[in-house]
Amino acid sequence: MRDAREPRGRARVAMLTCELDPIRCGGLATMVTALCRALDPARFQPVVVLPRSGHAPPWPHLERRLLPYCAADRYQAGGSEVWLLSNPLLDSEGVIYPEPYDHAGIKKTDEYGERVAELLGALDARLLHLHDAYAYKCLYEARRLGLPTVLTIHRLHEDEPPLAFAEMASAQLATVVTTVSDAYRRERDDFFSARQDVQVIPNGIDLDFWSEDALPPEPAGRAARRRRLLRSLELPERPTFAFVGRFDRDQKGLDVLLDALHAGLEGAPLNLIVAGEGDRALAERTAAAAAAAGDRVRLLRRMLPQDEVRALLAAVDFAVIPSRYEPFGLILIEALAMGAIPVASRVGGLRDVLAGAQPGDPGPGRSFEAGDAAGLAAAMLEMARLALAAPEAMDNARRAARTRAEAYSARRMAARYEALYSATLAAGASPAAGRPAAPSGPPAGRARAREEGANDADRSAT
Ligand code: NHF
Repeated sequence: MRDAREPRGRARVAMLTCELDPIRCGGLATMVTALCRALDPARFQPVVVLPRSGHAPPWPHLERRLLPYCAADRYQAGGSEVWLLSNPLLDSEGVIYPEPYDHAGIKKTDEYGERVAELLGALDARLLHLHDAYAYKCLYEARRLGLPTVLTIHRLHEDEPPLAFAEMASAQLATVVTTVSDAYRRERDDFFSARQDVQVIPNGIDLDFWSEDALPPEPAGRAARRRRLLRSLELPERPTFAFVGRFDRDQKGLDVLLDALHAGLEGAPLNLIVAGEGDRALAERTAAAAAAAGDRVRLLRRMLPQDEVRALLAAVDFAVIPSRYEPFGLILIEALAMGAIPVASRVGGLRDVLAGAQPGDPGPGRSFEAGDAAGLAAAMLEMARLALAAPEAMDNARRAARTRAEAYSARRMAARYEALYSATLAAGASPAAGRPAAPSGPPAGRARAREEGANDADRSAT
């Protein structure tokens, strides 16, 4: 519902992110893309600004501006306006997050935020929405211009100290801080308790895309899709689990799954498909496990595009999500929506989504303690046996799964951000902190942006 104090007209909201489909590394791209598409176009115009990162996306090109230190190309991507920034640091050959983070990564991050600061006048945004702290360097300028800012923490990066510092600074400077699950806010109270007013807005997905109905009609039903998949991978007819995600050492828990294969799953009546890419040692360990397990484990060593993830989740029986920590975990609602029953660790957003609506309700699927390979093996074995013994129970679980996913629609997520944007716009930038006094003249970059026909950012601040 519209806030009575909301400024009239469509508010331009700058989405500051390193990822937007098809410039993607993971869930951040999915979330930002879904949010931009689901915002009410009569009220909010998403204006996404991100480093080009070596991509040449397929959108119609509208204009190129040459700013003092970068080129800014403006595109129309469906209902979103997208600005891609490029210079040697921002256009790093298809690499979104250069390694090592404490050198190349933070250089790109700093460069991005500084160039965004320079572009603020031209963007004519009424509000900035930072997705993680990558654009943190623009926050001081935003404050000086009186632009309110929303910072959404999708994941904290204490493993990357320069970015962890940026997150701490951003949490102080942003007008509003949000994160993506209640459990994550509680788990990371060490960070979030610095602000008394952190809000939780769970992620959502496009449930029309993530739907069995969106797939080519299959008269013989889900079983036929599964048979086709197993034939193509030369796997036997057995209950089948899929892991889809980044191969990393600290978050996604692929190593826990590999340990589980030796912790009670030897000879178990199940198949496992592992799809993803990342850490080379983990990928090699997975390849070795696949070779050793012969007819039970397959490795698809690439990041699958969304339509392939959807097809996979619509064909397998179960999705394994063994994360050690997970602020939200979009793959869980994607799996639920596509009828892949989850076996997931009890952390972060996974815990929140799987928690029953009623006390004592175990929710659809099974959960286990994060990092507990034996617990994961036991849960997988139990589910595989259930699939063999009681296929009708699987049908019921799939229905419950879809119902659970429907609570996480992109539209519902967007409605909550819309309410937050409206309230933030109405309240103005950081009233508690006060605004720094405006300097007597505009800095050089901003003056230049004005000369190039940009709107006056000060005017758009209210
Ligand atoms: O789903 C989008 C994603 C989350 O848990 C995920 C993560 C990064 O780690 O909010 O951001």
